[in-house]
Amino acid sequence: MGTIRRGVLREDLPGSRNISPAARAGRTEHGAGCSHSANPGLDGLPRSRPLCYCRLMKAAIIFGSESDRAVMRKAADVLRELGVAFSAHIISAHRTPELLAEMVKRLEAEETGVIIAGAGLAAHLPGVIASQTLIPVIGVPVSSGGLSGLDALLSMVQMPRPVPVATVGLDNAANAGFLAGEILALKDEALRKRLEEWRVEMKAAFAASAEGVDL
Ligand code: RP5
Repeated sequence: MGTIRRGVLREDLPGSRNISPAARAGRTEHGAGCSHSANPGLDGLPRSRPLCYCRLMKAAIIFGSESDRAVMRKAADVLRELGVAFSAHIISAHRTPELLAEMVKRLEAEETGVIIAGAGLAAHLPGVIASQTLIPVIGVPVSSGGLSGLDALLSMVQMPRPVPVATVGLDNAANAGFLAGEILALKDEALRKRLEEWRVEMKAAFAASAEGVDL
């Protein structure tokens, strides 16, 4: 419980299950500056960069099943690190299609800037979402079932025009988080700077490794 700790969390649609007590309470968790608490950070990265979540455009993370949670958490971790407010929901395109349509309408009404959608097997979730909105949709194929995710990957990447799903690699929800950040950064200078910092830190870490490593 409590794995989505930051962002706008709610659980007011039946069947939309978030994973923290805050979600169940329908509470909005803001960051400081405007009073947000310390940034939890990603493992191995700075943990208390001051961020203001409230003024940023929002993202949404939707995934098809509880069994996708561990993979999709990686997208949430990146969004938190970038200071992007988000909501998270478990809604299935096959099992609860009506709820999904309702959620897409709601996210549009809330002017959500980007949707990350993850699913496995016959993974229609991102495509069905994309069919109902012009909000950019990033698909995360989850490797489950007998075909180890190839089924999900092809379902997402082979969308017919003009209904694209920007598909990341198998289980690579972290990259979905970064791509979502880049999309939102088109209208958010502070977010663009944070993404630039990420690249600088990443290059520095790789440069240090190039100097020599223990084997
Ligand atoms: C998909 O089917 C889900 O996204 C999940 O990856 C897969 C298996 O779902 P469960 O049977 O574990 O709920 O819809």
